[in-house]
Amino acid sequence: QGSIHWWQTVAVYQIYPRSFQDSNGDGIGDLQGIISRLDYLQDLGIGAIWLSPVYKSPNDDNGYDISDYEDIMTEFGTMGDMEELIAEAKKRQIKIVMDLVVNHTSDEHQWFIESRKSKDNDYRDYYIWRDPVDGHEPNDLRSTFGGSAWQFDSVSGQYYLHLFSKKQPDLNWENLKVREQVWDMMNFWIDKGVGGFRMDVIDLIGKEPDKGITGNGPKLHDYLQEMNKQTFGDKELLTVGETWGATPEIAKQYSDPSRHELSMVFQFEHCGLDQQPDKDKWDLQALSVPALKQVLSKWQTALGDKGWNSLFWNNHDLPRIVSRWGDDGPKYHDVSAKMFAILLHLMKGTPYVYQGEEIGMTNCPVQGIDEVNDIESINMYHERLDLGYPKEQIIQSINAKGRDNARTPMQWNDSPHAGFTTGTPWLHVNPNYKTINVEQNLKDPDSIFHTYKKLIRLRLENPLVVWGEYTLIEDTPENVFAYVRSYADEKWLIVANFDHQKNTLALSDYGMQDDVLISNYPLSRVDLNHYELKPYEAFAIKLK
Ligand code: TEU
Ligand code: CA
Repeated sequence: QGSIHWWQTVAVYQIYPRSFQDSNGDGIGDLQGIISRLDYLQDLGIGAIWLSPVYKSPNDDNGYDISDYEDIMTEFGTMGDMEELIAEAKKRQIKIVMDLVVNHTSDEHQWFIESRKSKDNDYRDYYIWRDPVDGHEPNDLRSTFGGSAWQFDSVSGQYYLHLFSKKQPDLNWENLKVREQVWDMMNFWIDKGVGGFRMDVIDLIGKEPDKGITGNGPKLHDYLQEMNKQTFGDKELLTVGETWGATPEIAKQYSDPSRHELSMVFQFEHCGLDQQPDKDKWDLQALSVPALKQVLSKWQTALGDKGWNSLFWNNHDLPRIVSRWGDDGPKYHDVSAKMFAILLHLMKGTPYVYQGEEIGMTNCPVQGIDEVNDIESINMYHERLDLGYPKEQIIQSINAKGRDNARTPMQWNDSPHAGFTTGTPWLHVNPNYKTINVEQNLKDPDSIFHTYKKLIRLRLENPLVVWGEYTLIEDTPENVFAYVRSYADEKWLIVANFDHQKNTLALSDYGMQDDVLISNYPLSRVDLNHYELKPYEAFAIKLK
């Protein structure tokens, strides 16, 4: 193993502050609310919190459109609250990882307000402005949130680039002044004592829009090596890049320690397995478990000692995994939620737990677009309606993959609004909070929460989980995902039946085993020569 970093042994918990805990009854989560829940997170055993953006923002994209990087969003509280959160978390050995959103700012950021004033303004080339071509957009680059990536600005008669919403103009990273402003801002937060950064769509900062290049541009790694040197390089911070298009080769460029860039990246190859090839996330297809086995196993081995994996099923952009690939009905909700936890948390890499995942929170279907908050879903709805898609099909796509599924308020207890707020929640609470909530999980020693808590502890107590070699077991039924982790003279077998049917396991090499480390059904001995796995059954065994 290479040198040991703290971020290789901990689980990270992602908080979407707007939906975590409201403390002042305005229906919007806030920093004081998070502070009030730190004991819960310490009990879960996590070592860091990735905080989705808390900076000043008009909330066109719920905080991913920043108007002041060095001040706190009014609804979330004050800089004093932020300093208190960092200090209170530190007392509980929990680091705060900030969300670094520097591919773009809000159009209400002072830099853009100046930039759009005139072509010769000092801030003009902080952003990407282009003349019309034949009276139209400079090229056919598209925004992730629908439509052209170019917005016409009548003041100067030019277009500006926005790969996301019109209110999220892309920064011009070729401009050294932009980079220096980012370094200054990052050092402002490092001086505040943050534990690292999650870097929003960081693969886009090397874009070359005139050539239609967005991700993985030629200067991307130069910028990241400059960032490393100018800010966190000589400190023990967790830095994780969000890199949608990364392959293992590209991931090694970001996370090979000798390149002095980042600790790790979020890659999303597994997240694309239930969308039709060459289509959008909205164009659904069933998950192939064999494909999932192949993709996750590839990533477990491909980085070798030239990088480090992040492990996740969920985040604030993804549907809830128990609804997406498990079974969120009453029969298999708990066992399938636990299966995902056992399968993922005993792999090699840093695991990320998204708020509510640890209690099996589910998707929250809507009937109509009026119930939807997320700009991405709303823009897609209107775009596809205009293209003639049936409304029912569009709503079905939103219910399967829409980002609001991950953003309904955290379900703390069975009191009104699930204990999230005493006011009116900014987004509907999932009606199943009556049975799916933290209080109920804490009381039940066999709950999903206690499965996560035990897995996090297994990682902290066993070097095998952090460093062990990964080997996929090929000889299993297609929907059974089994792998071995080996370290020194220790071997663990992890098995997950990704199916609502029973499946038979026949691993004659291992025979009778009775050292069960964790399971989602009662289990003490397993004859691996012939074992009938129950629906969604998962376990980990220390092999003799
Ligand atoms: O997401 C990057 C991104 O492209 C996602 O929006 C994704 O493509 C889409 O949601 C489909 O799943 C990051 C943030 O995580 C997201 O919340 C922001 O909306 C986006 O960047 C812009 O900052
Ligand atoms: Ca509030």
